[in-house]
Amino acid sequence: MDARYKTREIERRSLDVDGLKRSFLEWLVYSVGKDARAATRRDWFHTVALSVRDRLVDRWMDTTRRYYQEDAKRVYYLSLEFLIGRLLTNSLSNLGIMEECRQALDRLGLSMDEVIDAEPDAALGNGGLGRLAACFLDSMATQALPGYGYGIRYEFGLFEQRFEHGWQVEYPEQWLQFGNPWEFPRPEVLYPVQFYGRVEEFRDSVGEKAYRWVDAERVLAMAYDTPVVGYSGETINTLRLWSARATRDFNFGHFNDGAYMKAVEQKVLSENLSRVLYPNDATETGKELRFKQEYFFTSASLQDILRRFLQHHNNFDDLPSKAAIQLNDTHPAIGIAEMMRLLVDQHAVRWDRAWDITRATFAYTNHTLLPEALEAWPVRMVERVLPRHMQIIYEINARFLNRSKARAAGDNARLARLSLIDERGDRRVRMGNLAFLGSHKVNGVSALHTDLMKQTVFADFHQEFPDRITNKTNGITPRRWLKQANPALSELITSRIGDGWIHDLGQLTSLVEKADDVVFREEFRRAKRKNKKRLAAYIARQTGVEVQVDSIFDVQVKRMHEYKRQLLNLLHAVALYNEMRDNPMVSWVPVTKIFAGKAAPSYHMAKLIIKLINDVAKVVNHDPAVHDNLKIVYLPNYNVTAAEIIMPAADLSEQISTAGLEASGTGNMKLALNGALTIGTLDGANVEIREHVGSDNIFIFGLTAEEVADLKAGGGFNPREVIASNPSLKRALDMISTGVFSPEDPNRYHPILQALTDGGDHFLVTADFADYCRAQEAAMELYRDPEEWTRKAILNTANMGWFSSDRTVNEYAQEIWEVKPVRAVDDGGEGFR
Ligand code: GL4
Repeated sequence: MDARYKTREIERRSLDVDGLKRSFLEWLVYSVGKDARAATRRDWFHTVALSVRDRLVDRWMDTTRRYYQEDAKRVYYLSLEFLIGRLLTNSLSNLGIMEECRQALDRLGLSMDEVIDAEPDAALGNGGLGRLAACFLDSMATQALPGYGYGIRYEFGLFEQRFEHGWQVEYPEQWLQFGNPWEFPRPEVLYPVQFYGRVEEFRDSVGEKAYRWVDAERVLAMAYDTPVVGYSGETINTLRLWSARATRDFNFGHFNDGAYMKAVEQKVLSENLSRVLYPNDATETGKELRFKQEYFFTSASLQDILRRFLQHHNNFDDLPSKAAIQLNDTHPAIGIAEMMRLLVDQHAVRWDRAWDITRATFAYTNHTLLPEALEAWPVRMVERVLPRHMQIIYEINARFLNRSKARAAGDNARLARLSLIDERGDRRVRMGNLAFLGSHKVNGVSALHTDLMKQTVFADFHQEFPDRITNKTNGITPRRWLKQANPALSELITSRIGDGWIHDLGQLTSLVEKADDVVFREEFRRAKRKNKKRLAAYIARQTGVEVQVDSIFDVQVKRMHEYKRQLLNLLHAVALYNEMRDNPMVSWVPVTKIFAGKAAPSYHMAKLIIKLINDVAKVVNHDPAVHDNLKIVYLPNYNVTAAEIIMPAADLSEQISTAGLEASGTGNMKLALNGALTIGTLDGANVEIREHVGSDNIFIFGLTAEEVADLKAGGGFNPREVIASNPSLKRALDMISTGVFSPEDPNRYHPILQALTDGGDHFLVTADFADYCRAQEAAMELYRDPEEWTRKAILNTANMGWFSSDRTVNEYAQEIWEVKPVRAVDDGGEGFR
């Protein structure tokens, strides 16, 4: 080997400070094309990212080779969203070279924090569903599970949120503007995906009826691969995202006609498929382009999965023992019909066999019960866009309903509910039913949510297939959400119990006894205070509001949605504001209410609530009568990067959804793990958080899911009566409705008041208000006793180990996917730590 090449090879892998420094300088000059004097922060970020990437490529290829050589069963996580956030700290931390990198930059006179801050936040998701997919990728790699993520490489991620006069305004999010150092374009990994056209019937070689899809439009899906570094760097998996490319051929016809501009227009139109993430969380848009995005990435992924499988196999019998395909919600559910099409039409597998293979390969996760989020595509659109799939769906349905008819014994209403087609009004394909029927396992994301699935949306299917529904309570990765986001607390924990918790979070239970150790409590408080200072500085930078570090940091960060009840929190703030003004002599516990979260651009009510929070904040924050004891801030543009600053600094975690409506929540887990006490309803995973942290260490209030259901069924709930009987609620609402917070437009908030009164208060804000205020008072009272508060905070951290996504992913691996870890053979200690 050429000697110079060899030195470079070693340099590329070297993990010490000198090696890193040399490699930074080389990358800066020869790849970024700048010298150190001219380099911007962004240049340095690219330089460092590319150098770090060098250090993981060998391990990445080893991992892929290992899976290939062992013909291991792989898991394919199909998700329209991967909310990954920044990757530099994540890669450095998982490779174990954070300190070395910091020092190498230091020797170049650079600040690591500034380099880290130059990385854009990859926001290829809306909220919890997308972030869960990212946590699962981290956990699969850490567990050495052969897991692949498949999704779309959106050119524009979730919009950037700014406030203009307190109103949310959306700006395009251009994360790829300056290039993405983490991805590897794979121009040779290209699959055709078809749309429109028609289906032709013909006789196959043995005279059987067969179908082909003709006259369709074609788009190409091109792969971009991003390495997913597991903790310790032993396993490096792949996230493969598809980008739409126009085919080359269809343009030439237009050129010959002289219609050059038209040809280029066509190219732009096809490539729009991967242009932008739809910004709706838990609501469907019903837009054709969205449906096409779903099919686009699903079809490309399945073609890729079958191609990989066929490298080792020549028939499909073993597909279920070599591939597990997980549908992240119904977004990729068209994959059931696509798999049938690929097997039956392209590979001549008999229908029954194809169906068995498909069902044994697929599994489906449901993430919400909200009716507005259950996908149901108009039959007329599906048959136009994907004519062959519509036929296949009819065929699946006919066979299923035939089988069920015997059992339904003339119960036509039941058959109508089981049908893949909703026949009421304009006919629609129920994607949830398709996903359920085409999967061997269907899971909910918390114990309560899974129970409710069995009782509500999938009650009939559950009767029909009683072993299919299973629970897999969500989790979060402790690498990003404790080790990286909260170095102060991480170091404290490691100093007492070692660092085994990073990959085995259950070890945190050793901290339980430390809750009674006064020195440990002091240090725990110090870590929290440090994080609160960091957040206070961030708040000042972002909003100009100065907050007291010693106040309760009362945090509600999540998508803006009526069912999440940011309004309940705000009404409490107004009531507290009134009390503080009424009783200036009382020594109030200072409170800082911190909100953050985006609203879907078309969700007017949610945007109006944002404006209301900002309007109330303006009045409260400038009122000298409250002596700075109450501050309200709304942080703009909540994203993963902001969450990493907020989670570690919270004292109180607001998880106050109307019971029965939040499937799980995962922010609740991040906050409790970082030592915040939860104030919450018995909803989603809050129920299990209470079981783990203990009911003395959490503030539970409000109606239970069962009580909510009874109240709604009884029909006797009258919000006006509730308001009339609660003076503090009435006063808060009157202030809002008379324009105290919006003197320039006193009627601005009438839609909100309307929804809470004549509208019937669908989300039971008024019904839960009194008990919520009681729980808030209990929290404030406890905060007066720092020792007792800290003791409970420690018990939260200590008991949250079960909520690691490592545990969740292992449950999926064992009970749904039946995949096993594929570990690297011992490399004699040459590899990463
Ligand atoms: C969600 C749920 O709303 C949320 O409770 C859950 O934690 C998350 C991950 O399972 O999935 N469903 C949809 S849709 N968006 C979500 O965030």
